[in-house]
Amino acid sequence: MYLMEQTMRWYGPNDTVKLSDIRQAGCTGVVTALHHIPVGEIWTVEEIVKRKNQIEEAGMTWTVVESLPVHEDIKKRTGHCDIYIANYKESLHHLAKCGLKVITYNFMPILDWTRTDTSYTLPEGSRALRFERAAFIAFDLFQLKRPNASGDYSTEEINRAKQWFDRATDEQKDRVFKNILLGLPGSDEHFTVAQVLSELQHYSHINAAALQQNLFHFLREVIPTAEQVGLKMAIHPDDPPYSLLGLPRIHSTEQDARALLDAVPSVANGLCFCTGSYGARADNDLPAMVQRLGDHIHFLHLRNTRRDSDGNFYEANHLDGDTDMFAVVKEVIKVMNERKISIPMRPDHGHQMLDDLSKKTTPGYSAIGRLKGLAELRGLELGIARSVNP
Ligand code: DNO
Repeated sequence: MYLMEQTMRWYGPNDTVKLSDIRQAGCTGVVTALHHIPVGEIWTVEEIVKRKNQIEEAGMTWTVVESLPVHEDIKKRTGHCDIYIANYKESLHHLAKCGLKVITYNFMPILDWTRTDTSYTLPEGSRALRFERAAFIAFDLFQLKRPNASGDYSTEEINRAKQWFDRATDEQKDRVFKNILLGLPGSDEHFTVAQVLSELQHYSHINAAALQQNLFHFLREVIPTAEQVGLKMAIHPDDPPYSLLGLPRIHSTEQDARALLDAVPSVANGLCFCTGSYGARADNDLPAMVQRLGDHIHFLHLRNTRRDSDGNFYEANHLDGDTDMFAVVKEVIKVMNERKISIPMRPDHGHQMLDDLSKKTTPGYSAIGRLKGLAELRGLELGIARSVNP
């Protein structure tokens, strides 16, 4: 019987959640990255080993990297693109030498995951991450003042954004502004308006087809290296899975996943199947996607969202929300048994709750909410696995 390998994300020595907390949550593995190394620079064996030893001393393993980030020059295929690709390959060599197995990355231009609210209070008093479309559009039109932004929205959407902006307090506006410009995971640095506008300008001539070609170029370069050294690359889907700020997004659907797999067929070219990201679109059928893409899933993020008809969503409990987690986990179990492997999984995000409400925690990554998510998912998995295979 194959069960998922249980892991949690750890942001490194500065994380307020300790390795011992993660171990007590029942994890055997930790997912992390060398966040202190600037994007594009080589991860040295020395730095990788240092991190690996810390994790092993805490009684766990480190096999999944999240993320080895892709430099913007690679996404735009400009500037020092070739150097950054060479560096990426070098990092892959080093990671493989140290025993790492799976490398997560994404190809979202400029912004990584985006939310408007990082402390949306649920009826029971815990806090969740939320994306409110009117607030986002208000940010785009009235705070960022992106040139020609209004062309991307319907009159009704613009009216709703205006209403939101007129009603919001300065503090609310400020919070949305900061949340959207949160910057990269693991970093405390925020973008400024000027930076974002100038970055957007650099993408003005890159449409979805062009960005996709840049991704395929990157893959044609790095996948042979990954394959040669025995690593598996796992792309993280766009979050949310559609275009934001007029930027192209190219990994939001099953069709996008298929195109990526077909462009560079290799065991090393695979997916980080994030149910929370794909699940924010009503037209993604998640259990069917696991069934059809299962051979290429190298890492799982299990999380749930609840959407509404206005294009808003919030992060629900792991077993609630719009994604049928029972059906997803059932398909994952089938895939693992067919492939005869355990796929690493982490409960993605969690609610800020109990003692964590009074602590400063990384949005989505407080300890107790993730522990709850993990416990529920583990119970669900064992229940399904044992009933199929008593
Ligand atoms: C958010 C995360 C993402 C993810 C990257 C992977 O909580 O799921 O930031 O780590 O997109 O490259």
